[in-house]
Amino acid sequence: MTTYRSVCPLDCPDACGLLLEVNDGRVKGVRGDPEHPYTRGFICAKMRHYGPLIHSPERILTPLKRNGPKGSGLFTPISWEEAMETIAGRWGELIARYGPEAILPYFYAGVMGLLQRNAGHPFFHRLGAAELQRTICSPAAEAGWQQVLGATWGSDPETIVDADLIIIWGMDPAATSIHLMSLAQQARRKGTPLIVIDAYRTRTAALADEVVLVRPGSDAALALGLIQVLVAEDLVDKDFIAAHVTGYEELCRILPPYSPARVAELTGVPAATIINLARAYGRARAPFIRIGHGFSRHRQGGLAVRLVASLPALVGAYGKPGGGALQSSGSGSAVRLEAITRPDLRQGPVRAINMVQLGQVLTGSLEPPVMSLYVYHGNPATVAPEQNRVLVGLRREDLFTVVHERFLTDTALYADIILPATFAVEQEDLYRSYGHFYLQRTRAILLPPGEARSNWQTFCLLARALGFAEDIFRRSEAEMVDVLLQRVDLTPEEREALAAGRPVKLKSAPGFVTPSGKVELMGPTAGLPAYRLPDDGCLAERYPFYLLTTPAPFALNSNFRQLAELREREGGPRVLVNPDDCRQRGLVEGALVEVYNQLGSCLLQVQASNDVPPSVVVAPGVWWCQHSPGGRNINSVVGDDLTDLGGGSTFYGHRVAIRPL
Ligand SMILES: Nc1nc2c(c(=O)[nH]1)N[C@H]1C(S)=C(S)[C@@H](COP(=O)(O)OP(=O)(O)OC[C@H]3O[C@@H](n4cnc5c(=O)[nH]c(N)nc54)[C@H](O)[C@@H]3O)O[C@H]1N2
Ligand SMILES: Nc1nc2c(c(=O)[nH]1)N[C@H]1C(S)=C(S)[C@@H](COP(=O)(O)OP(=O)(O)OC[C@H]3O[C@@H](n4cnc5c(=O)[nH]c(N)nc54)[C@H](O)[C@@H]3O)O[C@H]1N2
Ligand SMILES: [Mo]
Repeated sequence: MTTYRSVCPLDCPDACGLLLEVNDGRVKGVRGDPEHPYTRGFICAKMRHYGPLIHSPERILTPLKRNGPKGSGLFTPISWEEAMETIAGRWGELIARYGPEAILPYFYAGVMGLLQRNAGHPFFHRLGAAELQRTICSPAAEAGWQQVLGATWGSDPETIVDADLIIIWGMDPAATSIHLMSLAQQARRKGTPLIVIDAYRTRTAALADEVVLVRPGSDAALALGLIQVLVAEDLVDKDFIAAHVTGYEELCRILPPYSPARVAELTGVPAATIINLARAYGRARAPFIRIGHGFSRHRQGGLAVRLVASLPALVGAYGKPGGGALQSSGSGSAVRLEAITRPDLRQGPVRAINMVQLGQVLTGSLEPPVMSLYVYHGNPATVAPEQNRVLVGLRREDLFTVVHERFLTDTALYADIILPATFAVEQEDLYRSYGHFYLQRTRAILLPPGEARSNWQTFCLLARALGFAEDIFRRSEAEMVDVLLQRVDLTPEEREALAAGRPVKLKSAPGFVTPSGKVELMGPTAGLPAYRLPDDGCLAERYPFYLLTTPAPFALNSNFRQLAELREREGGPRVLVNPDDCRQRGLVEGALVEVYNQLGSCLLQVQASNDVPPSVVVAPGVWWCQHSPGGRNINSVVGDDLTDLGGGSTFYGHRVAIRPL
């Protein structure tokens, strides 16, 4: 048995340091690295099943060619040579007829390593393909943060143990960020209160001192209410504001309508709770807010994040150890990605396509139409909104679809050509996290099974098939990681640690990285948009429930659903409904019901739950359509409306009705 250091490649803020026990070319055990300061020796239940996933008998081992109707799952093995010739040939024809912008890459975050995640950029720039706006996850939250804090990094989550008040807002870290949760628990044991602001009683809420339940999509109003009380009761830090904040007077001018009574009406949070929360926050020495993505995935999500990110500036918390706010670590700016993404290879301006609207894009009347989709480390048939439209698009006979995957996912079922992909342990990379500040290098520990190839290797092959002569397409993975590291500001000791596979902590720039060097409450454009109630009157009548489609503890987006054991632990596709709502609508515990709206429907099992307030329902996890009764999952009732900032997804901003079958 040999032990290797590695990093969890999944799209999770904890980006854990791992220790892998390997024997005979197989992963026999996975542990959290006790020497990784954030991982501290423990990992989630999902990653304890990493070995069985890597060595799953269901892995795709050779390139495959479609041999039946789209979606039928009938494929024939072919060689890499034939696959490359077929792709180059079809793309050549499409480019001659429609131009290269008829080709659309689609990817998101199957692998978070900086090299493998961004491996397609130089190739698609050189090809002149349409560019994907990568908006499915966090652009509203990021844009909201940037408007007030620019490129300032978030507060270090490791300092949360020094906070004297912790607010977890729109996040369920007991399920999605267990190391943050453990630090918050540590602080709690020292007497620091933990307050959760969510739209239902999550796993995290069960561990909190106080739970504030808001009406979904109303967090901007709650933040305005808190600010109103802070200002009215003189709980703001005037010295900090004078020295480090712009836009305070303008912000004060818009506050009068947001009295506790009015905000109580807008949010469903009692006025007394709003006042007490503001007082606790204003009186705390060093309050820490963890800003989750939850409340940003609504139509006014950007505004909400912007206001919540303003709170620490008003009380001076950004200046205090343990205080402040963390939306994303921001540490991405420490690694200059241009060495991989190579914007200089662009052949000219190309159209940008928002991935949230893939269904519209594939079925609408774009000019030129999208005629080919190249999917790599992404699974749109499962995770994208407007699922019915996405599937109609993927079924188009004239759409040439290539999917680079490890498993026969819902998306791979619709491919013309499937290319076999590797796991992170079979490739090299450099990892940084969006939830902490560590950088870590990984090496290939295992040989890929069959003919599987990494994203980087595959794009180098595609470049050769298309005759691209640029030097970058001949670089090895190790060379590419070296190029990236050359541009990171590190000491010789830190370089040595990285080379040995150990984590190194990145350092943020001092002060606020904004145009004025201060926190800009009014943002780059003067003024703040008005808060609007999210309710669409007529939709509310027809579809009485707010739908929350939150992450599941035993899956990471659509990953790990291959494993029956984890599917069973999760309990299958379910919808949590308040017991009173169940009674009123004749929904029986355990029964299959239809969840529907104007976009479509899916079948879920009812679970009555007092954790869910009336008029709200919760569907945990994105289940594979293949594992869902009726062949559709929750994204069949999630719309592709965009957020106010960043053009992001509105996964939690939709309404549904429910009827018994
Ligand atoms: N186990 C597991 N871990 C994961 C993932 C997973 O699928 N499974 N996904 C990973 C990914 S890709 C991401 S982006 C992160 C996600 O992490 P985040 O998006 O930061 O937060 P979540 O933990 O998903 O929690 C979102 C919370 O927001 C709440 N919420 C929804 N609407 C509102 C609202 O209007 N107001 C308020 N206050 N709360 C609201 C939901 O009820 C939910 O509890 O987690 C990552 N970690
Ligand atoms: N209803 C609803 N839908 C959601 C969400 C929600 O909260 N509710 N969350 C959204 C969020 S936050 C996100 S980030 C997106 C996630 O969207 P995606 O990133 O598209 O989803 P994943 O499920 O992570 O799928 C990644 C796929 O990449 C493959 N893969 C992994 N590593 C590699 C590799 O090295 N190379 C290649 N070629 N393939 C690889 C995996 O096998 C997997 O099938 O989903 C979104 N969808
Ligand atoms: Mo995400």
